[in-house]
Amino acid sequence: MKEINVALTGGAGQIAYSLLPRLISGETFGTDTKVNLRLIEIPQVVDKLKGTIMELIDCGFKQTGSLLATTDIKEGVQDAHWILLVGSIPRGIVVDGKKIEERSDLLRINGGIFTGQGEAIGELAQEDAKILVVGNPANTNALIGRTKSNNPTQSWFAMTALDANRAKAQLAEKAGVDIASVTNMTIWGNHSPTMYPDPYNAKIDGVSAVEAINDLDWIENEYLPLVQQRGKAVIDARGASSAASAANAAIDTVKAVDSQTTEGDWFSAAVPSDGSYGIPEGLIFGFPLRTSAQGSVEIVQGIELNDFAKSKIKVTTEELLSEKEAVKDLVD
Ligand code: NAX
Repeated sequence: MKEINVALTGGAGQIAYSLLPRLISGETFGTDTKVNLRLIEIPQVVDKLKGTIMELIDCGFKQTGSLLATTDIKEGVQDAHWILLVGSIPRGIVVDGKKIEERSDLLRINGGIFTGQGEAIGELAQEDAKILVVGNPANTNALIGRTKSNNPTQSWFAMTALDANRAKAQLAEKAGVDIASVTNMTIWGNHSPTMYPDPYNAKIDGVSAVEAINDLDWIENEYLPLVQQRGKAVIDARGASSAASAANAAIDTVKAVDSQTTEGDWFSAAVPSDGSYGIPEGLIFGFPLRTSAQGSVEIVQGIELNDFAKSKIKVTTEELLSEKEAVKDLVD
């Protein structure tokens, strides 16, 4: 069997609980690959991970390698091939007697966490390590982590696959087709309510989704808010944020990065901009991506953006620039 080292922060959280069994079952990295899992948590909850590890053992998957729980990020990411940064400090938590409500405070607190994690990854993880940031604010956390890692051979991603799956599902429902009919979905920009899920370039059975649905008023006035606010709708209904679907999206992203993309299709994740589509270089921005036969992940070029798309992309770009400004001492 091949072997892979996978590190994950936030191992005691709700997304991790859905994610972990699927990481070591053969589903994500293949049935021929043994997965050594390192779970990283804060000291207050690391003991809980012992219970999680007992359950992972009890799953009895043949692909399960060594299982480790640690509070030490350096121990966790040493020689890691894939690193899933799921842990972060949520809005509403009390830190040093202050309730964290403002996005700028959230950015700063998580910025501190992603500084140390980025440094450890750059120094100790594999030279071709792939890093997926799930913890919010995901794009800017990835920007900080990547900057601090100072290791250009490693690849950083922030997760927008959950938004893409939600965006596809809503189109499928409206068109009355199976979700497999919906392809070429892009989430442009930030994983936040300013994201732009692109219905013009998404396809339903090979035709532009806008053309297939033929209801511009729904597309421009109902569809976008539906996707942008879906996370909040789940919280309102479930009393907790998306977990199973977020875990599923993380697995979709790992698999999309690790395998050649189907001819003609693409997938969604945020990556450092190379200036494509006029997005400032270095910003971690949601783009349409393809993985080549050689395994490199490239931004799909030549996609047409109409004035509606450009106005939406401008808003999400400005939000990401203002997030960058809020942590500028960490990313300059
Ligand atoms: P939970 O609060 O259930 O779990 C987070 C875990 O992270 C906790 O166990 C906490 O102790 C741990 N943690 C905090 N700081 C850490 C550190 N420095 N090192 C290691 N572990 C640390 O949250 P959960 O529902 O699992 O969500 C995790 C993150 O995903 C949140 O930031 C959430 O906002 C974000 N999401 C991102 C999504 C995306 O599409 N990018 C969608 C789902 C989700 O909302």
